[in-house]
Amino acid sequence: MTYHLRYTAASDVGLVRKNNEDSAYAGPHLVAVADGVGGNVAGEVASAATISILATVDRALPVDGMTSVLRATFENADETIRGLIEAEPALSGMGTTLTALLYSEGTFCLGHVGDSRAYRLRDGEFVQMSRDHTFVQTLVDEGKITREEATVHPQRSLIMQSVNGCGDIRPDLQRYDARVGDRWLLCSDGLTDYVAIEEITETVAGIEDVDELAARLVILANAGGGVDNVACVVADVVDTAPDDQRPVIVGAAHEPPDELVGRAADIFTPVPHRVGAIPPGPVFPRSRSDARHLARGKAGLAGSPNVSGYGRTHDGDPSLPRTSAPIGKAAPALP
Ligand SMILES: [Mn+2]
Repeated sequence: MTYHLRYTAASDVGLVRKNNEDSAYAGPHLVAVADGVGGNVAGEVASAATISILATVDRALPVDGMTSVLRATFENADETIRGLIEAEPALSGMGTTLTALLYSEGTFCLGHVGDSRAYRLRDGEFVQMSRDHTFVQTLVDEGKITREEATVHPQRSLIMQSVNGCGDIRPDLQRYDARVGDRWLLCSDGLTDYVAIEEITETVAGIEDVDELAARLVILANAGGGVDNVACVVADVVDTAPDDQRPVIVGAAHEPPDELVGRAADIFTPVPHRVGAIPPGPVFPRSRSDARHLARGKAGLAGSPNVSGYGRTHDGDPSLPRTSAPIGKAAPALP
């Protein structure tokens, strides 16, 4: 029996920031999320460049070679970031998280650096499959703070590893079997920091259609404040190949910034793809403040032909740093 992936991706700039620095990709053999950081357009360049590199391995690979191919691709992305920074000093300091899942012949290979996340729903159990490369995760592992304390720690957003041109990238790499009915969610912290894990779990388990699910998760992130960019990728293991096998590309990789400088402009070779869609539908605000956020979010989403969200402007503080927002109510449990 040959299995296939039914996949989609959705991303939004959120309600506060001016630029979408998240990028995501979903295709027949690869899904990936990247959350870029860096001043000006650098975060967008970092995540978009990284996703462009990853897209080159969206193909049926021999299972034995998957891990080494994914490792080499992380290294390739890291080298590319270094080359871009060398060519254009304005990009220095840029980097990106990267969580990527390769699929081939009934086998997944998960590669991960940073604090974006991979979850798997199997037999009703929703489990975090990636481990955050964050300072607070280290403290939790050492028993110095509790998981609850980590969610309010002043340095909770400090990332211990990213794709940033350091030349010493060491991604976590792990292989998993695929079963029909498995559902994977890859997402940036714009989802997990602002939506309680219970609500994410319920949503992932409760919505069958992948496009509807990804769209709903983006809406929930905005309903939770929309303080950060958000990107979500959903991949289901199915036994019938989907009709549309074009990749889905969203966020900065779908619509890179106009102000790209130097060599950075060369990395974006447009490939035929489709974009995820946010369907209209009832959303239930949990409070008056949520309702207010939601009203703004829905207006923005309705006016957008796709959910990449890049280029929309908001009247909030666009310079809000990654560390400024309160973390969501519940800490996701590690396996
Ligand atoms: Mn983020």
